[in-house]
Amino acid sequence: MKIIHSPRHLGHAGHVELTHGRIVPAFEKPERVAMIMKALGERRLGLFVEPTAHGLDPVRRVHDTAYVRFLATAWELWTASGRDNPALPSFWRAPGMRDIEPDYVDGKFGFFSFDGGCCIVPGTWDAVQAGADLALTGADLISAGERMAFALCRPPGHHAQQATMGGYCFVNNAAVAAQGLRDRGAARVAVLDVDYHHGNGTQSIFYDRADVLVCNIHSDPRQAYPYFLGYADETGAGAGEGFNANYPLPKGTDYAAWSAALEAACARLEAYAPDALVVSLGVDTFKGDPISAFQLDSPDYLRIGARIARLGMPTLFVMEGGYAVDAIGTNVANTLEGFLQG
Ligand code: OKP
Ligand code: ZN
Repeated sequence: MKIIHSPRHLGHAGHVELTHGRIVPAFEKPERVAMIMKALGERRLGLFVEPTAHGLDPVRRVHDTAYVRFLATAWELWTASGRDNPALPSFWRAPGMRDIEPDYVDGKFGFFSFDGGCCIVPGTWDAVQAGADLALTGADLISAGERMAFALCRPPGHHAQQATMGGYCFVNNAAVAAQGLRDRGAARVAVLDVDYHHGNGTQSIFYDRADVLVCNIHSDPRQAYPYFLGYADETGAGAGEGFNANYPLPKGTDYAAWSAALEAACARLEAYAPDALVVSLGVDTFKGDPISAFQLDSPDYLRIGARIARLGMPTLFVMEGGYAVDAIGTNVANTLEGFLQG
């Protein structure tokens, strides 16, 4: 297995988030990648490789041009307005308001975001671009015939929609990879999102398409972030009707109930029979996660990996969430080892 990584994620550091009504250091921090690299290296689970540059055209295949322009210039706009501290949005439009990109930076930050979870610092855009390159390099490997690959993306991506950042996510790495696989000749691609939080971005990007099946297992939006998407009755629209599947679960869900949802998702995936599978791998389903509320334990990730392997699909794992830094390496390594042995 190739583990695609880049030190460029380190530029996205020192950022904050708006949580519990306070500005606090972000739970999503660089140490996450260090701990994953350490565990994968110690257990000799794969070969570490750096990505090749793919540019922004493949990012614009799933994100609006104006949004990508905003991300590329956000820090510059922010500092030009006289601030030198980490940038956060604080204004959002509600339904009924105008859908016009404002000129002033504060308006742009709100226009292109849906929460206060996406802080921008000087190195953010470079880290985000590196993440897209990791995902696309993974798509290259799978297209070239590899059985599996792991794109160690950071920051995560699955909350990023066509033109909005949110929940630590700027570019939707899994969606970029899925579209990349389509563009390299796969007729059908599936995304399986096992992060604790619903992947609203991935769902939204592919919602009206039949060529990408999106399956999400996550905490019920009635109780958990992102709150406004992820219900079971969201099954796709237009040509995409029937090609989105949500499995919302209550807070406190343990492996027995979680794995039943995985079984149901696997049945959908098998029926769809895609040419390639992208797994949005969040390990914030872990019982010790500081911002989540499922009860999975470290050995459970071995079984998750093995079950996904049993699908028999060329599989690209893309890193999403997981904030219990002490356990994140073990949990990711267990998933990948379970797949390798499955
Ligand atoms: C990103 B990913 C809880 C605040 C929640 C947003 C969570 C983003 C998770 N106090 N903030 O899906 O792991
Ligand atoms: Zn998450």
